[in-house]
Amino acid sequence: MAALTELRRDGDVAVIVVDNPPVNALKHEVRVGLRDAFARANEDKSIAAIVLTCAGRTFIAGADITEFDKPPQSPGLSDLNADIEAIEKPMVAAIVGTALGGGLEITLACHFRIAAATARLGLPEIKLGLIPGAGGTQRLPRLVGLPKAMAMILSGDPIPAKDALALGLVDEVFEGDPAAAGVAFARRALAEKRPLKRVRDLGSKLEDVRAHPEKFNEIAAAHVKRARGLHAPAAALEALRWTLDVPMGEALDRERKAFMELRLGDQSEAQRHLFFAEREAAKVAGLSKDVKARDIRQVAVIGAGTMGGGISMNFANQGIPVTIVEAAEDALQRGLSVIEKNYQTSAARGALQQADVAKRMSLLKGTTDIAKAKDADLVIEAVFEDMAIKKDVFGKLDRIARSDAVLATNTSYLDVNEIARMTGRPQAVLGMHFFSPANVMRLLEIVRGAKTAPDVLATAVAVARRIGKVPVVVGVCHGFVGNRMLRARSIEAERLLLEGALPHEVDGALTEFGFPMGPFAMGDLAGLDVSWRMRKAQGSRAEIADALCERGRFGQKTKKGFYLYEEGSRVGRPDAEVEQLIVATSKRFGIARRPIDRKEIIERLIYPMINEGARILEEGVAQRSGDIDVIWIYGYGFPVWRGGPMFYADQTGLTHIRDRLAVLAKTSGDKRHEPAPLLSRLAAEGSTFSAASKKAA
Ligand code: 3H9
Repeated sequence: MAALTELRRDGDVAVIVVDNPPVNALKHEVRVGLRDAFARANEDKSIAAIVLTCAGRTFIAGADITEFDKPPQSPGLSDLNADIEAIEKPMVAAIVGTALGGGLEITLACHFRIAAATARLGLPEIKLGLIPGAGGTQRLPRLVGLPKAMAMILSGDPIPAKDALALGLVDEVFEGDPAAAGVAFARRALAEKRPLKRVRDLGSKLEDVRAHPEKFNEIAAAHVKRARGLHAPAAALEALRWTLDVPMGEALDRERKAFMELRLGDQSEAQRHLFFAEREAAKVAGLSKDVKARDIRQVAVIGAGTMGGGISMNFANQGIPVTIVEAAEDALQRGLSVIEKNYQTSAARGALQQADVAKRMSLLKGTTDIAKAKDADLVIEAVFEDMAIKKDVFGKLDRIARSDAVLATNTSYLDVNEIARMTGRPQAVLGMHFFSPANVMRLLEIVRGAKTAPDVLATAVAVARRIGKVPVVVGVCHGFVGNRMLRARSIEAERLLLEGALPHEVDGALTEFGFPMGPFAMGDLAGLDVSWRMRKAQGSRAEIADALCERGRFGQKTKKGFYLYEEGSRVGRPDAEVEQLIVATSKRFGIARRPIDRKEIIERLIYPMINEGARILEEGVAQRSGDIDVIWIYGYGFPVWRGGPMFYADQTGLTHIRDRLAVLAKTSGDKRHEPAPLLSRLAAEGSTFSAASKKAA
């Protein structure tokens, strides 16, 4: 087996290279190799300076996350950093690609850091439910000051090399080979007899906040708001505060302890599961790596409504021209002006320059002539959610579109195969289900039809990544994965109202669980009339929601729905009229109302979703349970620290969920609640959805 670290010489400079593809993660063997290489370079009297760099496309991307499920092995990264920091020869870290987490922390134990112009540096541990555990919370603030260190550690977002240079995080930005640049820098440092900059001894950038500790709270307050339910942000803030008054050695010990506690906790386990689930989702069954995606240079979007507009923005943002087709001129102009308004709002926030707004708008060409879609490499239909209308559009597209174009429907429920049959080329057709607002939401459900060609699927996945989405490939069924499970929750939410709960009680239980909002506040936001129209088309009813719509209560847009909204407020308050309506409806159905506690509300809302998820897995509509988790995290606001519905089920215990569902099936008489065969089988085997998905892979 090839060594994962190498020590070579360039004259009197030692060059230590980490070579652990794909991302040079600091697994145990790498840590052992590094400790040995640094020790040898230190002991060798003929070595005057040391350069640390990496082979491949990136610098060290952090600790090896797969090791976090196993007992820690010595040496830990903190031990390694302590060894390195004690060395008295100039040490230069030469960074290419990304220096992340432990990868950045090891550079902070060196005296100098230089970075390629395209490099990015960050401490993303917070995204894994962790804090930096090898000195990051103590050394980064000493280099860049507390406000910037707090922003980097609490967001987890990396910064580009040029910003790192401006902040003093790196000493130089280079072009070309990292080892050569590192050696050149080391020689200059030796020639100029540059003082060795040991980060732990720096203090000047902490002075301002040390003199005015109240500033810490002010900066912290801005970050705390976004941290609802999460443990890691509070732990990170506490650790950062130690830079004000705790001696470095003790602060490092405390940081390490806090890191270990988080690492063992449920939240980090859930977030690590999501990290890998997101990457697994990219691996699509039956789609080999050799299948080449088609080149997408031009896109047409049919429909300039909320969805069509949002979808178009994604492509314009990446410099891809879009032809937007709308039936009537006034609707087209309305759609284009909404897009421009969205861009102007971003510009007003400082997120975009006016020149970017103009450039993006210039990439969007509106037309009322669908024939103009003829040059597009990808056509996305985003018209009204009605099968007849969609079929009509696809019939036309079949006559107009280029023979090698990919034809996508943005349906959220409908049968993609039926739509594909309207064309003479069903192999070119698939679903691209965007979530609203389509320019913001990261999830893209890619619906593979029965006849979708592999390269068409590969194209949709590749283009999704290009526009910054998280693609998950799913199969055809009513509502696909996300909306099918959501329906199971919605049915139960209405039942809870009829049995005794009120909208704010149901919503309150879900926000306490960690969702940004509950189903009724969500309905008010989206507009209750949308699903009302859909139910009418399907001949189904939702007693309370339909009664509200019949009274003209469509939600926030009419200032009343499940809640009342005061002028200018998006926060609803309970309304006595709604309560009366609910109580009267219960009476009409002969249901004796009773108090329902939060635990029951959560079980009744979440367990039927999990049951539906199990059926989805059985049917092969989703490839693995992690895919379902990714869908619910990115598309529906399931709390990240619970890892998604299927991971939550695994952690809760499948036997418990099966038993609760069996009771619910009996008391409600609703067969849908009977535990799905897969759930029953896994529960009986003492297994989990994750284990079953891994076994099937
Ligand atoms: C940490 O450092 C804690 C310390 O503070 C304290 C320690 C005591 N480990 O994303 P990609 C795999 S916490 C193991 O598709 P890209 C990944 O699963 C860590 N595996 O590539 C995938 O495998 P596969 C802090 C890892 O080019 C493959 O590498 N660091 C790790 O789109 C390619 O990954 C982070 O959180 C890892 N650390 O993006 C950084 N990283 O091919 C996490 C990746 O089998 N990593 N893999 O599916 C990233 O953000 C991205 O991977 C990166 C490359 C930007 C580096």
